[in-house]
Amino acid sequence: AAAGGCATAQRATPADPQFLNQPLISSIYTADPSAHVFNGRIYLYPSHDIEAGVPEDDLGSHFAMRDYHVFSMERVGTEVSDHGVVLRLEDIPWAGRQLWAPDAAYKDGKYFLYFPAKDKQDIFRIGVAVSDRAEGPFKAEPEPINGSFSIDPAVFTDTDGQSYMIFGGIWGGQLQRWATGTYEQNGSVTDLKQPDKPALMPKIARMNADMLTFAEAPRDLSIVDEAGKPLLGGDSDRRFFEGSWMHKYQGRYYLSYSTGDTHRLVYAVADNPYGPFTYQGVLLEPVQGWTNHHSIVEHDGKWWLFYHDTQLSGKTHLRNVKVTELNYNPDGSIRTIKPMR
Ligand code: FUB
Repeated sequence: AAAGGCATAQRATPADPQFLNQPLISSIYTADPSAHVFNGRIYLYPSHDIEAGVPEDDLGSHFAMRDYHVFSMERVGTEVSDHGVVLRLEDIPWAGRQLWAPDAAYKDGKYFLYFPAKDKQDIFRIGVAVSDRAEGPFKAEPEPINGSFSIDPAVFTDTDGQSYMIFGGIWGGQLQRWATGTYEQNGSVTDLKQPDKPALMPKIARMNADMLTFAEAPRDLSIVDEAGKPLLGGDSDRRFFEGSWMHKYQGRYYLSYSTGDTHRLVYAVADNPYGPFTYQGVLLEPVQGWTNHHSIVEHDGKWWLFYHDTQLSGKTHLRNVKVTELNYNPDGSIRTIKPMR
């Protein structure tokens, strides 16, 4: 009872020992949850996984999603409302295929849905769609964001109101093909293949006040070790792969991301949104399924980690969103979460 309507699902409360092991949504497959608090309510902007019948490969071709739903809940542990389909592939003039991990933002009475999709030349770009309501539906802009490329946009709005887009992903996310500044059609399908050189880093661009355009050319977000040296391409337990998220805690900036082929969520900390970010440790150990992707949000006096696994299907491209509490130590470090598998 999902598409088009406003379906709800009953679930256990956070006090229930089974709570952390239950998918938040089981009416459709959902992944890559970006959570935001708008008007006191938690809104979720996930990918909508489907069985498209595309064989699995290192490019992620089997993630062939075609639309987005929005979900919301009063607080964690209450009913989750499905607000139905809010944007379809066929309604995005420039897009060809693969609607991957989205994010959302709010400014001056408008809500913005940011999403990656391959254009008609099969190059990932990042688009934006606009609505008057957090739950959509959203109307896509006619072109992708000028200067955007690769995948997994995460839009962070600082306490001064300035927003930034963090984005990028290697392998199927194509970031390695932009290493020279222009797209290399026949570039590597994985990474730079330079394990002793600095790894590819996520990108950041300040947003203009219209929230539709970049105010600057995207820059690298440098992630360094405790000695200040950039993480290397061969450091697959720690280097950036995809799925960035930025949040602020006690005045410091936390950049978290997936290590992809080592399946972890890890984080790094800086004193400003441009970094450099110093690597800190593991946020979430590997989950069931290949991908690991998340968001972090504060609500009701607690911090929450939204993530996904493949409990419902056992298939890596048919995922389900979950949530668990995230806790900090007194020194600001995050306590590592071990998911139930
Ligand atoms: O959902 C498709 C892709 O899988 C996302 O863009 C990545 O972050 C990974 O979760």
